[in-house]
Amino acid sequence: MKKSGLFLIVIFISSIAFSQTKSSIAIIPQPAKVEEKQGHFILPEHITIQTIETTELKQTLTDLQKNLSIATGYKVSVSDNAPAATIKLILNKKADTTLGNEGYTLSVTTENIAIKANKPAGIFYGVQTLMQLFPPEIEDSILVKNAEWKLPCVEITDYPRFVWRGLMLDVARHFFTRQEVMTYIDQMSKYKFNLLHMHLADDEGWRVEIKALPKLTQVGAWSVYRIGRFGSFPPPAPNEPRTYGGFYTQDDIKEIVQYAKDRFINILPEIDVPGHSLAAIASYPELSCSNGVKNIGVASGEEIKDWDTHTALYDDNLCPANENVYDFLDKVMTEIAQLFPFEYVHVGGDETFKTFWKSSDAVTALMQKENLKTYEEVQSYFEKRLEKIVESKGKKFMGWDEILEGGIGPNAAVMSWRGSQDGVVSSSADANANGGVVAAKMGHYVVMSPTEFVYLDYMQSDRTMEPLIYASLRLNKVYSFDPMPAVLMPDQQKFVLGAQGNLWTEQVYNLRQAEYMTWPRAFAIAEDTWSQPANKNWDDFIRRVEAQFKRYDVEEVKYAPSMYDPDFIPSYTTDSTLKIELTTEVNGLDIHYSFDNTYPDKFYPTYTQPLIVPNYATQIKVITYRDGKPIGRMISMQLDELKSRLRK
Ligand code: TNX
Repeated sequence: MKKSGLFLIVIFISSIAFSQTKSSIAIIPQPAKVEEKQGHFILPEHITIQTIETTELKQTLTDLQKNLSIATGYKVSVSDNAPAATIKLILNKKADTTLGNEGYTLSVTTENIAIKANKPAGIFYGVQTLMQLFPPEIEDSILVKNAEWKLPCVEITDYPRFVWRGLMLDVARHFFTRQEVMTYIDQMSKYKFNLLHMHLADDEGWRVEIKALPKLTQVGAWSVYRIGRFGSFPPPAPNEPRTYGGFYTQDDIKEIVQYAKDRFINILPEIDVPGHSLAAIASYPELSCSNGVKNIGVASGEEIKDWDTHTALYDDNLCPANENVYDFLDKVMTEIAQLFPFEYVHVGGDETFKTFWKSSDAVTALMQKENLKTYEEVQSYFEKRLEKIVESKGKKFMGWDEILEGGIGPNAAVMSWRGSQDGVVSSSADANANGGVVAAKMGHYVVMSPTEFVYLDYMQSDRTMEPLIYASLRLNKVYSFDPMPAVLMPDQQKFVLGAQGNLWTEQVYNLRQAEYMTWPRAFAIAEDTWSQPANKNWDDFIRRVEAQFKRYDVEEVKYAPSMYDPDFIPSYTTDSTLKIELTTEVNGLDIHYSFDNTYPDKFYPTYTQPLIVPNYATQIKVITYRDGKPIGRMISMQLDELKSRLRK
């Protein structure tokens, strides 16, 4: 081959590589198939959207009209005249089988935009993808002057991997208003999540109005205001005002449910029983076996359990041996079933420390009568009765994986939070291995939400940089999550509905922090649950995360920049000198550091290999840069802190 031919091939190949790495298309979750084409579509000043005759898409149309007009200042109208429309939304007359119920195709040509789907949900998801093709300024809430509203031409075919793509928001530990929940729903819906699990009752609050049981919200929704480190507060004095908290009226719930439905999101309600029930017991002390031991009231972040010994310091369990408890649950479930149209009701079941059951004569009598050998079997007895109640209201029963422990009803579904996703199951009775794997093997439907991959309450960066909580979970670990355990056989895999991230809010005091904890890790969960595994790529994901950050900057949604913070890996050399290895989860960053207590910048040394700590240094400060610009946060790490980690 002549040299010039080789030269042309090199240019051709490198231009393909260039166009791939520099693509302006940055969609999360990554679609099943994206074909970038030549040319651009320029948004005309008068945009027409083809009408789509279904009430399910009314809100989608309204939002699309609004989103295309505010920042652009353009006129957007809805038209019957399909050929002339700028944006065509088309429900397929004959179903396209690859697309299923939630898939879509999106075609952007120089002439127009077309989204096609079998079902309204697919059109909605196509619209979400379309919005991500626009420059970030489209998200602005005011007119943006001098912007160029152009999109790359592209052909996209897209559909989800799993039907259950969820996030859980714990509104019990800290209350989030109806409006805040709606804001959270808005954010989720852009990334094709279709389920919001609301954790509505816990020791710290009962958050949903039950008309037949008014004390649940008159008493159960209110605690004493405490700010600081949850779990470490002193118990409130008897006369301290209980004014902190709140609840959703039934009208609020109806509004939230409808708001979510308009964005193709189901709401899964959770009433966590028989443990985690202090708010209910504070309202109706007779529901516990010990009549509310000293009735301490709704928890306000004081210590109520000893986690080392699994002992309850106060009784937060409903009494399984008390018939009034089942009447209570019947009343609760009657109203919950009416309020929430979703097919499942989640009944909790986690962390039921049996301390007070063990000293209860009523429970002992129940065990004799029902021939129950263990306290796990007592919980199982309770769960099976509750399952019947839930089913009598026309709903399916779901609980945390503890419900497996003493035997499980035939139709119960499991939300698995404990154990390893690698599916190492030492025995089928070992729910701790992975409740999800065990349950799917037994033929129960499961949703995967393992702590090690999707616990959004965990810290995202070094523990010195985040509000202190039980454990850490970095973005790259979330991104490495596969909801389908490798150990499951094909006929067992069908029981895995999907996965969800859980945002527990012990240390999350407000919506800004809820956003910070959620994003970008929920971008990864969106991709873990929606995208095909073969389409996942960490470096490309980071490129797309950064594109979303730009949108969030415009929208003023908070997100964590923790992915730019390095990890510190301390060790000792053979002569007992402290050595520090620094790693970053994002590739291509420079780490600059100092040991002299001054703030490093790019003129300071760049990290290239593990650092031997100078003799009398007391701290290391580090900051990451990219392309000569600071990108990470300034971290001051005390060397004593690193040494103490080595002692542990
Ligand atoms: C365990 S996950 C809990 C929650 C806590 C969470 C903190 C589960 C079913 N129970 O009550 O908030 O850990 O990470």
